[in-house]
Amino acid sequence: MISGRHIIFIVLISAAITALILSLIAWKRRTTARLPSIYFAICMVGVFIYNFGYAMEISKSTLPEIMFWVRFQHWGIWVLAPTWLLFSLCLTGNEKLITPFRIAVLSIISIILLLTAQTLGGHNLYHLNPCLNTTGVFPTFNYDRGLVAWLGIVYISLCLLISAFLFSNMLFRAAPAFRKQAAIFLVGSLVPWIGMLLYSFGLTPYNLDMSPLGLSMSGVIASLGFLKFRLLDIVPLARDVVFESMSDGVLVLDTHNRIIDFNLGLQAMLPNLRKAYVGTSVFETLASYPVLLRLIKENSSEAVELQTNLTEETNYYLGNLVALHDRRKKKVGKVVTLHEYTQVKQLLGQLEELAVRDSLTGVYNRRHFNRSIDDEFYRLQRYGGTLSLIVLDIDHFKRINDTYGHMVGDAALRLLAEICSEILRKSDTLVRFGGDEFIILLPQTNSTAAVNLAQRLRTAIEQQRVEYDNHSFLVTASFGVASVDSPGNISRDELIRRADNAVYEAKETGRNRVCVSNSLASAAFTQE
Ligand code: GH3
Ligand code: MG
Repeated sequence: MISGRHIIFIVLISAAITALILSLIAWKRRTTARLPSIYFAICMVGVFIYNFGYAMEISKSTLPEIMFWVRFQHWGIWVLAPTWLLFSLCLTGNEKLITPFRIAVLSIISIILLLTAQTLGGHNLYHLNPCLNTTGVFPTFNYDRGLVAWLGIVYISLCLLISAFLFSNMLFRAAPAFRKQAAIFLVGSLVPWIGMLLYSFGLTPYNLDMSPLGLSMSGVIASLGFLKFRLLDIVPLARDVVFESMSDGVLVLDTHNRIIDFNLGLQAMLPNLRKAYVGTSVFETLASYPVLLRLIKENSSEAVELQTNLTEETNYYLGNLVALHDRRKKKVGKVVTLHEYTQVKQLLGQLEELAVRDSLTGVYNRRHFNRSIDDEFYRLQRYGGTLSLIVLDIDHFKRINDTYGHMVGDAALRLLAEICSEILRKSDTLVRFGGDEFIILLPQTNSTAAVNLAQRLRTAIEQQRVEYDNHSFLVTASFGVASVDSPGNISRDELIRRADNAVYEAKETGRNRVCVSNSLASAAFTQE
């Protein structure tokens, strides 16, 4: 006939086997969440020992046999308490609180309690006055709790309550997706603690210790969160997904600058990078990216600009380097990130271009002219040669505006800019200086060539009709030419002033003509 004793035995053995299975599963899964899996696996071995030892204790009837299995149980009890706490710390994101010193303190307390419990049957330091209670349906173990036993209960309670506190904290603070799991672990921490309290205060039937059963239940409950909900898989999975799907390129190196890992983003940026390069020195593998290598070599915290020309278009990246440290602040490697900013670079280029252009005619503006003439003066001083300037001013432009309107005047300005642009060489710079005045900067051009060019421009302008809004008319312009020879003994303002004076002279002497300035006198060249 199956007695209550048999049932309790079977339940305890089942709980022991369950704990063992959970331990094995957690151990197998330690690749995804290493530390919590290991702590959980060890904790479940402790629960297995506790349950199995207790089942054996229940099945025995003599005091020496029972004392043997009580001593056996303590090998489990003092392993499971600290490992459950370590497991909770990992799971609640408090891994950094686990230091070697704290592990040592927990281990020493556990070892002392374990050794004290092993004195049962000898000095009985933990279990005072051990005896058999034969008043129930089957003999049970009875003892008085001395200071050490109460300290043991405080220690286990602390481990379980700190875990419960951590999980309740997580319950309120974690993202909603994690709350269900936090609630499960919270219950998992409280069930064995309640069981232990009931037993410690003699409130259980048959004076049965409910803690091992409670712990197995906790194991199952925790496994729900641990295995079924795959809580521990989420973080590494999420990190993998982010790592692989982010558009920024990431390269992980060890302290010897060997490639440890890189993401798809980086592979798209540097297509000659292959998975086979993992483990090789970055200096051999990525030799074609000297800027990147310099960043890695110099350990610079400043961003660098990297350029690749893999397609027809140039791609630009901003490279950053961050040192990797472990928990003890020891350097273990570095992470290089590449952020593409080709589009930004292109937009910046467009903005820069817009900033130096005249909005009406599209030719360069005064800002660009100032920069260019300074550069040309520098070149002139360094390499010699002749620099010439042509200033041109439309004749009677006010009259055009007054007769046809401002819009037509604008069209005339645009047409003049077009005519000049077509005739000029690439090395010449056409600038709208303001109003109806243009300046042309002619590097390495002597006065005679500049005058000839001005004549060509003058002729082209006077021959081209402005046609706009049913209006059709001819315009002319007056030209002033000034040149400066190596070694550039006049200032840039003086050169402009001389060209201006020459235009003034052209206006004075009848307009639609080219006048040239020299340091001593100006000679006029007209169309005749
Ligand atoms: P001159 O032959 O002596 O040069 O006579 P002018 O009438 O051309 O005199 P000036 O060069 O001093 O006149 C420039 C005029 O150009 C004055 C101004 O109203 C006009 N102007 C300046 N900027 C613009 C513009 O952007 N669009 C138009 N339509 N007119 C402009
Ligand atoms: Mg004018």
